[in-house]
Order: sequence, then structure tokens, then C-alpha cells
Amino acid sequence: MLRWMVGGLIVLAALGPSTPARAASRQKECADACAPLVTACGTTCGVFGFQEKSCRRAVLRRCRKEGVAACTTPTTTIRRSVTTTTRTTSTTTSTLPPMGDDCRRPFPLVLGTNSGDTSFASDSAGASCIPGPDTLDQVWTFTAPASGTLTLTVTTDWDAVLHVRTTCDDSGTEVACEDKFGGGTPEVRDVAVTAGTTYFVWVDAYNSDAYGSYSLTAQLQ
Ligand SMILES: [Ca+2]
Repeated sequence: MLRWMVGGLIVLAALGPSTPARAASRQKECADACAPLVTACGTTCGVFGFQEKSCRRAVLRRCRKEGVAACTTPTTTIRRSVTTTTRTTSTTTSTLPPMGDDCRRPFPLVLGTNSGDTSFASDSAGASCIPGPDTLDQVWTFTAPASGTLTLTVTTDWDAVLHVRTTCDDSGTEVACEDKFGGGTPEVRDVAVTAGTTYFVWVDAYNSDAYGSYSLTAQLQ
């Protein structure tokens, strides 16, 4: 009899607090353990209030179901929740391309030496002396401080093309297109410029296999 009573006490002790108490305890544990992830929801979803709430709920729901380890070692579901909102934010904030990639953000061309790299650029322009598509390019903008001759020189070890427009996104305004040599020999082009007029200088490629770093020098006489 005594052995049964002791056994019963051991079983009751193993069961622990009653169910509502355990639920409250689990909620507190989850709130503590998941605080960094919930904060991440606010950071990554800040401009999307509704996503911030659903993100927080998803984190805490998973924790209550699987235990605090779900927050200390994030699992696939939680990662997906946070990653999805991160991607949305990223898409919103990355509407602008990298500098020089297209007409939205041309590099400012200075007199003297400029340098760039088309390895990760996109194909934003064609030109009259470029025969095919998929030619990676970067664009520079230059407003002539005086009328004269602008001498442009692009030096590469790949087959570059140099072309110039007066309206960045209008190929009909092309005023020069230079492609005399393959890689290793600089392309040089003189362009007559008018004081106050803005020109867009493209460092482009002869074909899709041509890309890389370059130097672009500009001299005005
Ligand atoms: Ca191109």
C-alpha cells in the first residue's frame, strides 16, 4: 500500500503543474526565447505592419508547439517566415540599380581618369556599331563646362565599344560609336561638345563574352 502511495506521488510530480499553468509558463518561455526573432520581424517587416504581426505570430506559434529550441535554433518554417519578409523588403528598397548600371543612375564622368567594371552590369543599351544583344554596359554622364572637343579613351583587355548619346535612354540621339579594336588596344573617340549640354558615355561591349574592368579617361580641349 505504502509503495502504491509513493508511486502515485512520483507520477503526480512527473506530470508537473496543471495544464493552464504550463501553457502560461510556455508562453513566457517563448516570449523570452523568441525575443530576438520577434525583433527581427520588426526590423525586416517594419514598413509592412501586417507582415510584422503575422511574422511574430508564426514565431511564437512555432515555439509554443515545439518548444524554445524552435527559436534558439530556427527551423525551416521560421526561416521561411523571416526570409519571405526580408525578400519583400529587399525588393522594395532595391528598386534603384547599382551605380552606372542604367540611365537611372549614371556615374558622374570627371575630366581625367575614371574606372569601372562591367562584370556584373546589365545590358541597358545597344549602339549602331554593336552587332548583337546581351552586351553588358555601364553609363557615365558628363555636362560640358565649355564647348570644345571631348576626347574619350577606354582601356580594357576585352573588346569594348564606346558610344555617346545626348539623351540617355534614346538610341536615336547617338552622336558617336567607336569600335575599331579588340581587347588590349584602347578605343579613342573625339566628340564635339557644347557648353551646358549633357552627354551620356557608354562603356559597352562588342559581344556577350566581352566584359570586365576598364579605365575611361576624358579630356576637354
Ligand atoms: Ca549593351
